[in-house]
Amino acid sequence: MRIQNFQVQAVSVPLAQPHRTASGVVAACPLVLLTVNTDAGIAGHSMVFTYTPAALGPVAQLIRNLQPLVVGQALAPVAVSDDLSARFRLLGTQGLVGMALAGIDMALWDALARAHQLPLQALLGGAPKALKPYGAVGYDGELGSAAVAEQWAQQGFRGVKAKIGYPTLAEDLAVVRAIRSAIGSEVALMVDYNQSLNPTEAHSRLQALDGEGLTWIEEPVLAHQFAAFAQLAAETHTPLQAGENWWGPLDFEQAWGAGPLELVMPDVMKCGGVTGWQRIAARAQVLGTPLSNHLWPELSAQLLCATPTAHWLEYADWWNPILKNPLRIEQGLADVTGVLGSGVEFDPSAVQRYLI
Ligand code: SMN
Ligand code: MG
Repeated sequence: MRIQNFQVQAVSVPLAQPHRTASGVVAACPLVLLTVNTDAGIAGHSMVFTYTPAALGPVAQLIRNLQPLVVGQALAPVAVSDDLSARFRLLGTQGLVGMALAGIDMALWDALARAHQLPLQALLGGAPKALKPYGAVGYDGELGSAAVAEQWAQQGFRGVKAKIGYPTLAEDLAVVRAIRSAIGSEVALMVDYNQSLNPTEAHSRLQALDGEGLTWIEEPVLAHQFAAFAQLAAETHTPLQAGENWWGPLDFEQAWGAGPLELVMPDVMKCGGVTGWQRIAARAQVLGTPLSNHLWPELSAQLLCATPTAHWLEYADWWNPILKNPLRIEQGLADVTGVLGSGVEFDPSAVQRYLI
């Protein structure tokens, strides 16, 4: 089976509610949609999230420009990924290039699983698992955050993650406590600083949050401040979480090298697609590091079923409007059954509606 051509579309999917973080607001999701067709009539699909509309056209064009490099190649995602990475040694495989390469990788794995008529987790040798999704709470102050967290808990979600990093520690604490009193003690509460603190400020805030029974504290400092992160992790009783901004297995390796990581959460796009994820998951297994995902709930649920140290599933319904079969949640658990490939397939009429 050989790669025949690409179909690339760019959409902007508005969010029902803008998602605020300490480092910016997401009001709409700019997505590049990729379909890779093979000469056997099997197609694979993937999405690339460019965060800002300014990167949407460039990433779509980059993926189109990569088409001649892979057309005619065998449907062998690992071989294609390694070949493409080698071709970009001089430019580098981070940033927009990394996103484009990961989009291709995700689509090829989807096509391969579909060709074998399998869900991706089965192709990777995994098996369905009871994955616990958690819901997102934006940077919405005490009342707003508590109200959203309560809604997730009422829907049966067993965890919520709130954006913090308010101007003062007192506000962070007030938000955490308001959420805790809204969700009770049984629902897990995580918090996410989105890289908004310097190491000194992070030290004092994390010490103050340590008694709040948090399941994790995410990205307190810049994602690539590996040494500061390791030191904070050693000082803080609450586990620290990171990974969504690490570009591929080598960034994870450097983070692991700076100090034992308590938790990791790769983003399947930034970490190098399914191929990158598999390499990180293998390392997490060796080191015993619990691994959660960042976004991509459909694809990540499949991958977590093949990840030995699978931990929480980050749930987000932001891209549901363009998906044929968004991830289903039943009684607080993700339903990974009945899926073909990675589970990503586009609803053509919705795509037309949001086309850029
Ligand atoms: C996040 C996700 C998507 C956009 C902005 C921020 C985030 C998370 O850090 O952990 O979900
Ligand atoms: Mg985060």
